[in-house]
Amino acid sequence: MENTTRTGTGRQRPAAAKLLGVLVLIVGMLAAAPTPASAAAPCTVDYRVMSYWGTGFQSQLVFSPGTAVTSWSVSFDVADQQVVAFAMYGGFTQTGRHVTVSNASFNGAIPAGGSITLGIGVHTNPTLTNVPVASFVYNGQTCVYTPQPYLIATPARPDVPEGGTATATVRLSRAPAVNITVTVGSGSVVTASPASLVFTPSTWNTPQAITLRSPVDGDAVGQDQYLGLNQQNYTVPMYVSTAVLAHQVDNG
Ligand SMILES: [Ca+2]
Repeated sequence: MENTTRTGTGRQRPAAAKLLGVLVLIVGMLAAAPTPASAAAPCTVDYRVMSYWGTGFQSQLVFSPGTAVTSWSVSFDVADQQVVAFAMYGGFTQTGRHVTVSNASFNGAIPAGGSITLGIGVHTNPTLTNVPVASFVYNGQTCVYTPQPYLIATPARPDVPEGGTATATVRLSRAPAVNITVTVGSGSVVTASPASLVFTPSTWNTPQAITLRSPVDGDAVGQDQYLGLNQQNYTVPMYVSTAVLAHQVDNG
């Protein structure tokens, strides 16, 4: 009887049996694995933006492979259209969003529990939407890492009519533990107000408006104005800065 019922489900049974076999094998391997005390420590990464100037930023990448190594490379994906300009104390390759940073000739060796600090320079993308790196991979292993929270400006590149106004909004990428005060830059081509915004643990996700105003000037060309948005108070972690790059639409 069993043979006749195999027609419909039989094809799945060998697969299921094979899967079960693999699971048994995996469980067997797990059982044979070293105890946690002697297991390899996971790789860890601390990655944070240290300086930001609108069209680019420099990050600090602290990488620990967990175990002693004589060479290393760590991979991650930058935001869409971001371009890595340099890696201080390391080499790098970039294909699309995918970036691999590897050791220089003089810093391949890292002892167990040791780490190395690199500087990464990145050109921002046209929208200035600089979502932090989501994960880092070393040796096929996803490293222990928590992305930095960040400020979000929308739109990042607004047009402001000369003699007129436009609006942009600002919010946080995730809830803070305490109030976050954000300073809003201002300039001669385009002014912004208010000069600061406060986001609370309950209002962090509500966009707050800033009014952009472009005074009439004597020339006949439209200028760009960089308006930096920076967290003012100190918290751990800090929210990554962003900017509004306002474009004055000249009135001729
Ligand atoms: Ca002008």
